[in-house]
This record gives sequence, structure tokens and C-alpha cells, in this order.
Amino acid sequence: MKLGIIGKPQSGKTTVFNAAASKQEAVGDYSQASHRAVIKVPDQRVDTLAKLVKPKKITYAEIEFLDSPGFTGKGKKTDKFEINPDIRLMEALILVVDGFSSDADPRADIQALLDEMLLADMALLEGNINKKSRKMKLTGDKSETRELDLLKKCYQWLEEEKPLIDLELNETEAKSLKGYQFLTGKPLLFVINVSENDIGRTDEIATESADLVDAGKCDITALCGEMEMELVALETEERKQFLKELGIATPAVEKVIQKSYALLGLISYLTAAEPEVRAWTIQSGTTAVHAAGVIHSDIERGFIRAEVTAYDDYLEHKTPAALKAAGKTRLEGKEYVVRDGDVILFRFNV
Ligand SMILES: Nc1nc2c(ncn2[C@@H]2O[C@H](COP(=O)(O)OP(=O)(O)O)[C@@H](O)[C@H]2O)c(=O)[nH]1
Ligand SMILES: [Mg+2]
Repeated sequence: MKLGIIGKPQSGKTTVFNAAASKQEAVGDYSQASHRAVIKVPDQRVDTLAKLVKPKKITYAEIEFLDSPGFTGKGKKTDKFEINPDIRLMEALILVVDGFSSDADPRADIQALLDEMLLADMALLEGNINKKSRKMKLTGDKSETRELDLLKKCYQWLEEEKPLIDLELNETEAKSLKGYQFLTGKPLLFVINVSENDIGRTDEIATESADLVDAGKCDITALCGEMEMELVALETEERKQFLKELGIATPAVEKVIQKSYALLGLISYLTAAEPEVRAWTIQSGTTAVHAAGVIHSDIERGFIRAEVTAYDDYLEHKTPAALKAAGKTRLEGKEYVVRDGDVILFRFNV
């Protein structure tokens, strides 16, 4: 999963990035530097299975974070968008909003960021519409008429201040738009970055602005980036203690990851064998045979069956033999729809 961190300058993007990726990049320096990191997704299920199976290797799912400047936070009043093209390649965007400074106005900032994303996509569309129209006029080539019409339809949609993720497209249309990587076509997670004093009010603060975002494709959460950044610098035990004292059940970074998974409709299944215990990320609704393909195309091609155990049953019975004896391991065929937390052993033949 690739997550882009954007927002206006000094909103705490790099702070949140550091917290998410356990990095120590400079914060508060007004620099326009981009940072990139790949992290292992914390997953208790992987840890627990590893304790039971004692594998040679443990592999977590991975997330790539890209912290990149690019928004002014001036909304419609802005006159330039210099978005790092790499941001367009991210699957979902995390928009960091200042909720800590004395003149913080999260609602206004969220609206401004939404406006700015609309304008950035409109600018991209306009450029392409002009280019295509000109080319068609010069060459008389009509082959791109359909795409041009589609781009115009998108432009009109944005003019009505609606994000492209809400525009219904058929498969062909979706395919021809994919390459443009429109910002408003991506799921968004707004992160309101609050001060230490408000650490106990994060839910309340998130709720105050929740009406601005469209549930399902957008989500909103609040955290204290600075505190989270300090947390990751601590040793595991120290961190646990610290969290407990603050009355925090899960570090906010994990919440951000969970919400991003949910927005993208992603789930994980697990494999638990002696060579390796591993989490695999798939789109929710994926069938067993395609889930197998995430491991290797040979397993998909030569798929015979999937031996599936629910994670909770695995915890209760602990070994494959006990699971089989208790009838907790099911044999499933190609069309079985994999669930989050399924522990799967694929049988295949190539
Ligand atoms: N009080 C407080 N200050 C923060 C928090 N997060 C960031 N800051 C401060 O805001 C400034 C900008 O942070 P930075 O991460 O560099 O913002 P960026 O420009 O969006 O990358 C720095 O001085 C940070 O120390 C926070 O959660 N609480
Ligand atoms: Mg920064």
C-alpha cells in the first residue's frame, strides 16, 4: 500500500511521517524536502502466529509513505500547484491539518485542501483537453474523441465541486482515466494534528469536522503528531508503559494504517508455515485462487484447494493437527471469498 502525506506547510506532515515511519527527519524547518520510507505494518496476528509456529522468517505487510510538500492551504485563492508527481502515484492520501497552533482552524483547512485538490485536477484536465483538442484539429484524427469527451465530463463534474471518486464510470472509462491519477479520485484520510493538551479530546475534535468529508471514501481522525513521534523513539516496553499512562489503547499511527486499509478496501490473510509466517494484503472480495496469485502466479495457475482456518480458531487450537481434529480447518475451492484474518495453506500442482 502506498500512502502520500500532504497538507499545507507547517501542518506537521514531516512530524506525522516521522511517527509513522520511525524516522528523524528535520521538522519545522520550512524545507520543501520530500521523504520516503517503507514500514512494516504492525500486526498482532502475525506476532501471535509466529509464537505458535516458530518460523525461520516473519514477514509483515508493508506500507510506503511519501511525505511531500505541495499544497498552499489557500484553497481556491491559490494560484499555483506544484505537486510532486510521485504523490499522484500513491493509492490513498493522508492530509495533515494543523490543529495545534494558536490560530488553528481545521475546518477551514480541510475545505481549503479539498478545494485545492479539485483545482489541481481541473488544471490537469484543462491541459489535456486543450492538447487533445488541438491535436484533433490539426490532424483530423478522431480516434481520441471518446477520451476527450470523458475528460470534459470530468471537468464539468469538478466544476460542480464534486470529487472524481464520486463520478460513476464504466470499466472502459475507468481504465482510460487511470493513467491521469487524479487526486480527487483517491480515498482521503484527514489527520487533524492536535496539541498535547488535546490528546484526550481527539475523537471529539475529529467529529467536529466529520461532516466535511464523505463517509466511505473519506475518513477523518485526530492525533498528536509530536507525541507520536516521541513515542516511536522509545523502547517497546517503555512505549507500552507510556501509552498506558496516557490511557491510549493503540498508537495513532496504527489507527491511521487501519483506516487507510479500510478506505482502500484492503484486508490481510495469513500464511503460517515453518519457513515463514506472513501477512498478505488483498482487496476485500478476492477469491481464493486470486489470493493465491499474490504469493506466486504458479500457485494461482496450479490451484487445487485452500485449507482455511479462522485466526481465532488457530489461537484456540494452536496446531494444524489439533485444528484438523476439531474440524476447524475447512477445505475451500477457487471461488471461496477470502476473509480478513484467514490463515491459509494453498495446495497446488504445476
Ligand atoms: N504542539 C505541536 N506542535 C507540532 C505538532 N506537530 C508538528 N508540530 C510543530 O509544527 C511545526 C511544523 O512541523 P513539520 O512536521 O515540519 O510540518 P510540515 O511543514 O507540514 O512538514 C514544527 O515546529 C513542529 O514541531 C503537534 O502535534 N503539536
Ligand atoms: Mg515537512
